[in-house]
Amino acid sequence: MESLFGRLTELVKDYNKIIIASHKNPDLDALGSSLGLSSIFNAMGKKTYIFIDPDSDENNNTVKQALSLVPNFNYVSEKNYSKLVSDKTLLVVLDVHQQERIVCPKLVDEISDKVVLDHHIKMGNYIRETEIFYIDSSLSSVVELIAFYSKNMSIPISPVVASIMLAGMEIDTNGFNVKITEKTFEAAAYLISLGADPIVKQNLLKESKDEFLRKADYIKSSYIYDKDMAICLLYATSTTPEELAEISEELLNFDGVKASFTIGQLGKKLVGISARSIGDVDVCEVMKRLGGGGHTNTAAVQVENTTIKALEKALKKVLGEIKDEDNLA
Ligand SMILES: [Mn+2]
Repeated sequence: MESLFGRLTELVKDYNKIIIASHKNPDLDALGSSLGLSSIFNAMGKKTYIFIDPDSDENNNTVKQALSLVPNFNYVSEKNYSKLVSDKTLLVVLDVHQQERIVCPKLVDEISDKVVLDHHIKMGNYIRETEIFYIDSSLSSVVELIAFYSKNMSIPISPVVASIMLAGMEIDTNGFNVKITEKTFEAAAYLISLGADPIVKQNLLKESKDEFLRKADYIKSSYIYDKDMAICLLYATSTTPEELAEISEELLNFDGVKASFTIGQLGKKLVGISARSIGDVDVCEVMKRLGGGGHTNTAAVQVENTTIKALEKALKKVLGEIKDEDNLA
């Protein structure tokens, strides 16, 4: 990690503009790490822009609320970024490493010099020809990495950005329950030392009563499969990968549930599963067999031209196969 920081610091010296971009449907890890890195680069005297449209209706309420706390950063979007693109511009991609998942995929074609920093399991179609490509899937979040960069450089981050970063870390670890290491807490402690405010963080993580009730309805309709797995089918017209993940995470909180799977319609003919596990069940293996991937305890798949019912059936078949193999082993 320390050698990455040295290389990154050396690299940015060659550029006069930096654009930071993250994934579509940004969350607080995407936004928090972007704000943190932008703060560090600004302190180094680099003109830094975060690619996000603060007025977009697509931002979820949490992201909208977080953005309202930090109006003084340079934000760019589809409308006005092109004037920033030159051969002296560096693109830094955070919390994602596949071109099609970036907020604006054509940035990757238009800006030749790129850095990718991510903590997801590396997928086949990753961004090629980068100056730095760094993925560490043992990190809880990209916020964790950026917190250590700030610490390593002795460049402090403002309390409000530290609060947003801490909230991002909390979301990515499902309340400091999954993907945590000693390092995660060290990074969290560092953010608190910078003035991260638990009240600001808690307010960001609050949800509306309507959202809560919607989720509760789904959870009510979930069922237990094979003693310790929870399956939830979302028969709403459309949902998002984030919502599926949220419900799976919620289901893990129930007594006796070792793994959870939430299935829902993501597009006209696209169905997705979000899988979570407390550790005993390798949900990455389950999702891999359906064509997806992820980590041991957080994984997902998206399947075209199928239905919720058909994917539910396929999931149970894979769970059965894995169980049989385990019994033979
Ligand atoms: Mn993340």
